[in-house]
Amino acid sequence: MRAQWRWTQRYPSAQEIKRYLQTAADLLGLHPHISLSTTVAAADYDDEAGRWEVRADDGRRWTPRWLIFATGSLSQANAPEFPGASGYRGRLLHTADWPGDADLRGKRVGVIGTGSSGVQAIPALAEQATQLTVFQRTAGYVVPARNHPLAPTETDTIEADYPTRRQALRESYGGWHLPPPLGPVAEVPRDEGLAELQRRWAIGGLCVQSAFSDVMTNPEANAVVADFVRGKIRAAVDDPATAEALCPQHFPIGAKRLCVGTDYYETYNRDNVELVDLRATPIETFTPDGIRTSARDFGLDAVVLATGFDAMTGALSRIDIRGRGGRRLRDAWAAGPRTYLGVSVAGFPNMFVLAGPGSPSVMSNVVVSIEQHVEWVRDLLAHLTDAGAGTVEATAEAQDRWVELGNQIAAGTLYPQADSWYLGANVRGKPRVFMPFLGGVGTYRGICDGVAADGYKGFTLG
Ligand code: NA7
Repeated sequence: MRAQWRWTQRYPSAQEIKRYLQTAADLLGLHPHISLSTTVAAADYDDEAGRWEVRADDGRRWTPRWLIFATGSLSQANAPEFPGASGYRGRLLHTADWPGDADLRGKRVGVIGTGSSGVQAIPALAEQATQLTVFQRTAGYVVPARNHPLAPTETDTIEADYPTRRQALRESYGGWHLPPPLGPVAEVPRDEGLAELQRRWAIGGLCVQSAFSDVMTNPEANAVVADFVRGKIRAAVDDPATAEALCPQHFPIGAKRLCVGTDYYETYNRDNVELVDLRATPIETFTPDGIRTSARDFGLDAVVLATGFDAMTGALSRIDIRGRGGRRLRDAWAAGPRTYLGVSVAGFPNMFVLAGPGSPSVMSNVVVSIEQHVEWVRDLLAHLTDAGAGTVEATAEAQDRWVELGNQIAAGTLYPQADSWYLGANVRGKPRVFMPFLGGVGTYRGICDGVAADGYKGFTLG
């Protein structure tokens, strides 16, 4: 694949990523193995046959021995119900379900939500719309993407030591190539720390968050980085009141996924862009012509919901999955997801979840984490075949220990201090449990490899 493909940008567009996936599927001959436009409605484990029965919503069914859910952690849109929305006569769109024909040129557009999706959509929509109104509930921390075309010299440098770079990713904390932290904030002279933050701001991307080794464990280190970003916001936004409203105040930087944007703050200097602070003037209702807040009516031809995802469990919870003895996954996870190694669930034999809750997943470069899971599950299936085993299942004890370890690690960090989707806090009624594993990609890989080397300790083979 590397011989056939060169990325053109630091952050490739959706179209380029789609072309890459298409090329990979062509080259690897995957098409005959993929059933597109297929919605799986249910999966039942048959104890006696030791097989799953998988049913699509159109009645088709399959009976595999092994069932792997690669349903994604950010694939189920979260679309809150706003009063009056059904009577709204304009166009209602969601960033997670963007139609190809969404031409908003010359329209009055409203955006609800200022997480990563909103941050990326807002500057682009501001270019098209006659008037763009951004409805912000919580200001986020946005760092510059510094996206740019990749020069052949850059890609050549990457190619030259590709295997070494790949191995370094596998052993790293986040699965990214980031400059190493300077050390704990207390050991870094203030001027040096600020210069480092400045250097990282110029590089762009997530590296701003890891300037010090204790940003996610020490409130003082976190405050230094958060203050630095607030300073950048105030410098970028002309109107002081708008700048203040855009300054995040309610949670530690990084405790919600850091947003990466291009000209995000500068967009608020445009004459056709207005920020509405929903904490000061909440949305009361949609009207047939737009949105009414506690302060006034906004006439809108289109409203874009950038309201995120029912993350990590949303896709799985919409499939009626029943394991041993007919036990539903929804019930097993009623108080939050419980897994062993983030890949297997006690009571659900021969079932695997890729990059799901309990694994580094969304706390990492997810592609690196997905690859690791795919390879680990592949090796496990080969081991089962060699051992003549027909079933594999996590033990309840191993699962309890894994959940406990994950909770302990999360409790030692600042992550639980934000109402994030990592915690399920963005979806009404969802249990508040920190879902991803925070131990780091390299450490996690080591644990998984150790489990395999130990004859798949914590699993029962039948
Ligand atoms: P996020 O990060 O969950 O952001 C959703 C945004 O929508 C966030 O600003 C929310 O405000 C806002 N929101 C959600 N519900 C409402 C209601 N009812 N009213 C007003 N505002 C609301 O989703 P994204 O799609 O941007 O990004 C998800 C991940 O994809 C991202 O982290 C990257 O990893 C890739 P809130 O903060 O809850 O007050």
